[in-house]
Amino acid sequence: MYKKILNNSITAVLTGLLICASGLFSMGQAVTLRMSTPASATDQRSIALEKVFAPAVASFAKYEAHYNGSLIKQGSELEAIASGDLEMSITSAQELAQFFPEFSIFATGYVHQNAGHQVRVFNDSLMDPFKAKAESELGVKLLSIMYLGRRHVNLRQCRDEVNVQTPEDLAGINLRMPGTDAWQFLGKALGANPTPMAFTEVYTALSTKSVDGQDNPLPTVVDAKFYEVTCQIALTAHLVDLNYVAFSKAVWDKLTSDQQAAVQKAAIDAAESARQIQLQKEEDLVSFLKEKGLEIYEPNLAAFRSHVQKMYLETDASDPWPDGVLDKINSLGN
Ligand code: KDO
Repeated sequence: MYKKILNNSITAVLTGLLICASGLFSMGQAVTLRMSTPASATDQRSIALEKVFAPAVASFAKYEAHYNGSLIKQGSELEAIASGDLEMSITSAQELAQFFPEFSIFATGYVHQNAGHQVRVFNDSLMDPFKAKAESELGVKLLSIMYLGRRHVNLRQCRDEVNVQTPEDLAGINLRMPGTDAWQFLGKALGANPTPMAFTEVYTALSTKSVDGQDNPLPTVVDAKFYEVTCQIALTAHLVDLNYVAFSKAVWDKLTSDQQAAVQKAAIDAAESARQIQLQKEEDLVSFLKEKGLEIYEPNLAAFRSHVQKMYLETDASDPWPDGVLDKINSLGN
């Protein structure tokens, strides 16, 4: 009899605990969503998450952003989400390719054609197995796709010293690229000598001449003030770059279905808002950068495109790509 009462009490306590845990966020106890990125607070993706994402989830979640890699260093965010030390990040296909090499297809030069193409690819069923793998094997949900912009080659040297027309002109140039295999391969495919380095160290490396250049879209060149320490931009447009809004699956599973829908919509809306501003900035910033004294010009794009594509297709870099995915991506282009 005594044993039965004890058992019943334990069951009641456990049931109570379970109810509390599942209803945690619905009962007004806000979950904290720590978001870590190497980007600055003034980057358009950061601003959109603050202005669009955060208020849309504020009734049940407290959004807490950490910029400039101050919480988690660039490239370690996915591991941090997987281990429960972080709830959100703005991640890249190159970082996902560290875990799942097939993601390198989205990090390949001259594959995505523009911002709209990226969105069509992300929303197409071709992405389903990629998203499912990140979710089930890493505990990371990819909620939406953010447009970073067209990456160009930005050098310290002026054009009279290095005139970039073809990949051969980048021979021996120490081009800073982020530190993963997919990025380093892209640097080589451009004809340069890629140097791995965290984003937050690039300004100093350029100013102390420890690298010759870096590659990033124009809005990033302005936001990070790289124009202060460089002389030219060759508009190679070698990568229409993207980032994913990455979210902890463990946290997602604790949300109610209404809350999940709100998080999902907020991530899509934030990405769309940032995309429109980033596109406009790409247009507007050419004249700003020229006023700052930078030489901005278009190299021989056909030469870059064919060199880069050849490098991917003729080496083992394309081995992890699932059959048919490149054709499908191409078919979703303009
Ligand atoms: C960079 O390190 O060059 C890069 O542009 C790579 C992107 O994937 C992304 O991590 C970005 O940095 C940061 O968000 C800073 O803008």
